[in-house]
Amino acid sequence: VHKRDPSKETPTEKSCFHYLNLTSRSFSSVIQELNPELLMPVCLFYLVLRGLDTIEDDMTLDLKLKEEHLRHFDEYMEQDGWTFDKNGPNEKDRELLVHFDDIIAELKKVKRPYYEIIKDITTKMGNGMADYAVNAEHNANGVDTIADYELYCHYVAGLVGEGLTRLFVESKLANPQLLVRMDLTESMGQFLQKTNIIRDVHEDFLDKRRFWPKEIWSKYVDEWDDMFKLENREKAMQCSSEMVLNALKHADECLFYMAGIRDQSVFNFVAIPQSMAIATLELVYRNPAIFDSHIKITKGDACRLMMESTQNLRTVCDVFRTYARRIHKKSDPRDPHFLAISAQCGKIEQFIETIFPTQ
Ligand code: PS7
Ligand code: MN
Ligand code: MN
Ligand code: MN
Ligand code: MN
Ligand code: MN
Repeated sequence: VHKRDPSKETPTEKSCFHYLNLTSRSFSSVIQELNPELLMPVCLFYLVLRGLDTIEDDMTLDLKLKEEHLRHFDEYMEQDGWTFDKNGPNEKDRELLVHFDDIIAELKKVKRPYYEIIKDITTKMGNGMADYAVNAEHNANGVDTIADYELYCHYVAGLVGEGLTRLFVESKLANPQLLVRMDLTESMGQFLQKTNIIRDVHEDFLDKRRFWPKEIWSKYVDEWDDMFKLENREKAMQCSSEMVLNALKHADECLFYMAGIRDQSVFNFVAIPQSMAIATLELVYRNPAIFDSHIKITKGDACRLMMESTQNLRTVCDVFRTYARRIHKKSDPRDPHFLAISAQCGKIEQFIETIFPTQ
């Protein structure tokens, strides 16, 4: 059931939904089914951040100009009529930035407290992305330590979680206690972003970008390029296991966070991406295909996960348990992370057992 009423929509509102559909595969439908109070604020929040990410991802844009745009995007979002140069950016989502004036027009109508949250997160994310884009050039195109890796994930996903949680609490659709447990919110973002970074390793390599931290991969190969050579496949598998283990540590906190959501439409909105993420982690785990192609869970699995994630916390816990068990089963005793992965999967199952004891 869509919460929208297209007969009452202004042309710029229609335009926003057009760019939402154009730029998002997974978020578009769940956003449009959100509680009417948050539907437009979250849609605009998404479009503003998608605009930022389009600039961040454009590897043909001059670095000085990229830094400038990322650091000033929070000002652009307030300027009537601002649009991106017709010649750029060179990214699939460029249309959104070419017609950004429509998003700006709708942002003006958002309730003050919601608007302030969107603006605050845009300022912080833009500056964080700029720091990393500039640093990458001086740092063999990538992230150094695990702490740097987690800070990057904070800027591009933890902050999204912070903004969304503030919107949920402001609109009284989530337990205000979530605001004093920002570590749970952070885990929600870290879990999604780390899974994205593991899965996209080959795509990012082709773009000459690297988000896997050197602190981890240097234990397996001497040069980042070696990770993609056929003769190093077993080393690459062990490295990816360490990356999966690092992501998996957020899973139980994600379930804990979701227990704090009061509204069904908000629950669906936060649960669907998390279920897709744990299924994707299972898919990438010990899967050599990540080093030469772009892999995705099947349409059928995505469809089933949608249904299983739009009921209640118990059904989402069932999804997490199923995939934790599959990851555990896939483990190879010869993998150096065999024991740690087994322990982490066990911890997720135990956590679920404390919320929903069997019999
Ligand atoms: C405002 C719904 C629910 C507490 C565009 C949803 C890139 C994984 O890395 O382009 O460029 O390949 O595939 C979404 C926490 C953010 C984190 C973030 C905004 C969940 C711009 C999603 C989405 C917090 C920064 C995938 C983080 O994009 O990635 C709204 C709670 C955007 C959420 C980026 C990544 C999203 C992502 P990449 P993608
Ligand atoms: Mn992107
Ligand atoms: Mn990006
Ligand atoms: Mn326009
Ligand atoms: Mn990615
Ligand atoms: Mn991507």
